Amino acid sequence: MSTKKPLNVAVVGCGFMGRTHSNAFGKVGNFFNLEHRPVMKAVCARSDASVKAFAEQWGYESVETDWRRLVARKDIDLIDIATPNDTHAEIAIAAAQAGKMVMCEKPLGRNAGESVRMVAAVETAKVPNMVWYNYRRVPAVTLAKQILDEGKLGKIFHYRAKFLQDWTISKDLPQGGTGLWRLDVNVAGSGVTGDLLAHCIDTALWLNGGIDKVTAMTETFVKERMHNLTGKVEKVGIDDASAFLARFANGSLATFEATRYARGHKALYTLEINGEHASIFWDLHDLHRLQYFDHKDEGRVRGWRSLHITDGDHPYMKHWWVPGLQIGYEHTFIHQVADFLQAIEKGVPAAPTFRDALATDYVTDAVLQSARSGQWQTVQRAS
Ligand code: SOE
Repeated sequence: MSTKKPLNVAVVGCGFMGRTHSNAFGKVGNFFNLEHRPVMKAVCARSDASVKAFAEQWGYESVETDWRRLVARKDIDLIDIATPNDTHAEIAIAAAQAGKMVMCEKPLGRNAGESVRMVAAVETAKVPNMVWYNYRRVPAVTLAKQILDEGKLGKIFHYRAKFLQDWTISKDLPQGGTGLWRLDVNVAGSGVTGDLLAHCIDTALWLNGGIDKVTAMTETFVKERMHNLTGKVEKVGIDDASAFLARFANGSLATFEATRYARGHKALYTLEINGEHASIFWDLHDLHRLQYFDHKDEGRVRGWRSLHITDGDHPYMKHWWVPGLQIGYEHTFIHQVADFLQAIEKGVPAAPTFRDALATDYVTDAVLQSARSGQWQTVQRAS
């Protein structure tokens, strides 16, 4: 008999993100000693056949095909949104108004305007809320945050981030519909700026503080694609590539780049920070390592250290196997649920909150605006 408090979870969406979130809710209780145990109460998606198959596969107790019915259910504590971006605001606002806790896949809204309304809804309802910027919870990235907060790098001069993919190069790839909604601007809001740079920006704001201003360029390499929903060739409205320069409030200079046209790269997210005393570098393809250079080391043995982040004193790692054995991508989502549940237990916000994610949307909006105007753009602050 479990003494844990049940927390009834409902996930909306059963695509790629529905799977990562469901996996996290299902496994977190096995590895983290928490007061609550998530109960996989319901999953919701428009197609009856796929939602039933998903519920069977992942062990959900019930299904819904209309998220409004789900939000109205009294037996649901937490609504988790894993749907395409154009539905985030409507579902999150209704869930908050119904008094549910809300977790939402990134980016929060399609633009800051939508996100402002989402922040207002969760703050008015005073419901716990969080956005799935999962890369913060790669143990090596969390360690980078600890090292920075301890001041080991000293004054920060440079922040450099890239997120490179190559899956949309073919001009024959259609836009829209299941799996390809990320290419449809009406659904996604933007292209790589909101999808990939948003990850880089969230991590950067967390590690290095606020961004004051940006100057950007974007490009849409394939201008027209067949639309899966209309069957017609339509203009492509998303940015295929996006790069910007930024000035942080702490005086450091930054470069950010994201593209889906870097042949050979599938999900190469890298970040590097250079400070007065030390530098750090991290690469998603080698996610369990943190590269660290400390100028205070004795000259003869000074060099880049490749830290293997698998020991019990590394962030999150005592919950997993034994030192030396690695974890991976899916664990970042499990960590996120663990941190959310621990925050509920302590009655504190779980970061990134909706308001934290709004800060990222203000940067992505400024990037897109600067790319249109060709001018430096001041970034609005979320708090
Ligand atoms: C796009 O291909 C994508 O799946 C993003 O939507 C995710 O947020 C990113 O983590 C991996 O790439």
